[in-house]
Amino acid sequence: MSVFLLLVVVGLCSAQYNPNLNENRTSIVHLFEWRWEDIAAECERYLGPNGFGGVQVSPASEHLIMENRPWEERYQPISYKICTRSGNEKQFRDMVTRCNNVGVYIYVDIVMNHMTGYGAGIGTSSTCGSYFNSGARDFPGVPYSRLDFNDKKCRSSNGGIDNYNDAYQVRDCQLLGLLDLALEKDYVRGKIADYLNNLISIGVAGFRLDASKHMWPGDIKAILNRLNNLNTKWFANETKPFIFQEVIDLGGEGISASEYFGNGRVTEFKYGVKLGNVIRKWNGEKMAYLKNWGEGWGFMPNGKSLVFIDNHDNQRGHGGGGASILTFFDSRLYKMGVGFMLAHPYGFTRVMSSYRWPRYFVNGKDINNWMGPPSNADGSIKTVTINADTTCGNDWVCEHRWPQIKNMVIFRNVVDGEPFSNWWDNDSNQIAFGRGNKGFIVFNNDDWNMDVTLKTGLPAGSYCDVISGQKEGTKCTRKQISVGNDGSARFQISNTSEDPFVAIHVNAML
Ligand code: AAO
Repeated sequence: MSVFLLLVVVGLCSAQYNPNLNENRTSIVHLFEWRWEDIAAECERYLGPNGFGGVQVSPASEHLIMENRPWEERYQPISYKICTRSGNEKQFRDMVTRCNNVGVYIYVDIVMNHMTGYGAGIGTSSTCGSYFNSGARDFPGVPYSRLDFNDKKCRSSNGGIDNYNDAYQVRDCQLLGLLDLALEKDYVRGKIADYLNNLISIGVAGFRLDASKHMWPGDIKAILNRLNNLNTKWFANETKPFIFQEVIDLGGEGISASEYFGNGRVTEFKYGVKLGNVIRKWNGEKMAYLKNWGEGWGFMPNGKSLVFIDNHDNQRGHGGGGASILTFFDSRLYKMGVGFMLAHPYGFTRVMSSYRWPRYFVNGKDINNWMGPPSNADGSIKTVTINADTTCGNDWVCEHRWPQIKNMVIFRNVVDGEPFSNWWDNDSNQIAFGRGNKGFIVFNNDDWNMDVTLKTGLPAGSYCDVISGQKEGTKCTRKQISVGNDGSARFQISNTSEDPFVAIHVNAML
């Protein structure tokens, strides 16, 4: 009995760190700015069958309609009606049901730090037509009034954040001029909790908490304490929503990511910045240094982190990051980065899925980075079309459908729970490591060919490399690797290969 109680208590306390994924699934994908209808279809036709665990969706609450429809408008809430550029509430509900039914869960991006910007104006230019008056702090769609904002509390010269070392400013003043909600108020907490509980009742599995650095951890906690358990139609009794908080902590500021560990996981922004430097071979970095990747590199504890190569901000120069961030624009290096992330045991992994926009640099800044998703003349988002070769059309990049990335999502599922093992490096940019006796990966990021025989830890046999090709039926479409009785195998990787890495796992044994 006491053991049972202990398990229940441990389960309750730790559940918000647990993504609640379906069995044998280990990653989520951010389908940035996709329509709810397209996400539902993608769950059924691609994500479910290919082992993806879930989808982070763009904010679901009613938002401002801005001129030229930039993507940023999604981060300027007008009310908590589920009514956005991605679709209406009926379409949202249908998406959640259809995705859940194929074992792919939905994680909603929650904007609860603020409403729209102070300069948004007066009117009904919002996705559900709700009236607002930003100057008067009037949002009848919630409703919120002047009393619900932090204007009086903020102590900075201009109402904004001019010093990131001052935790009070960061949390009580306006981030980017966005009207800062008074989250210590019971009324405001109640309105936000009602919105999240509505999403929970519809069947979502968890939340990304936008701009968490700009909210007091205790206020977040108080809101989380009001949340219901997940819908038992799809989740076990007493399952708490998965929580991951967006906190950009690259070090050297007044607020540290660790302040948020009590609430759930936290985005580890150092991950993409540092791996980008290593794979680009900047600052004297080399892949051999990745031997102690993870906590050994000063990252947050494994069980607290959510990791990614790029996100919707830093792939376009917003948010934390900088030039080292790898994106689909550098596809060759990007595939190596995502491949490394998905093979390595550290962190809970999120794959990015983007749309293409015409980057145009002026003085080092991309002046087109505001551009919203592919859209029709009336401003509606274009549907994600699927080409005969399984790639996406209409300027949707669909990195998650790149075969190398999709196959590494499966690799991670296959090696789940296996230890980091059999590390090898050449003291430069050729490295290899395994995951117990289930999988093995080899990279050649040097400027010369690689030809080595390595101990893989895998059972003897023929394996299909899931990077150059994949196993289809009983056949391998490209490179094969033969593992001998002693577990070792020869790897030859040309430095000029489009994908200078090889990955094998026990489910791709021939
Ligand atoms: C838009 C306009 C604004 C306008 C506003 C209101 O761009 O000019 O004032 O509307 O009318 C998104 C867009 C914003 C947009 C907003 C609302 O990115 O441009 O504003 O929608 O439409 C900070 C926050 C972080 C935030 C990030 C963008 O801490 O939470 O800024 N990300 C989330 C979302 C994001 C969204 C919002 C929040 C708002 O993911 O999409 O904004 O809902 C430092 C700090 C970081 C800080 C960055 C950027 O980072 O540490 O906390 O992020 O600065 O201000 C090095 C440093 C690194 C530093 C970085 C700066 O890398 O090491 O620490 O440089 O680049």
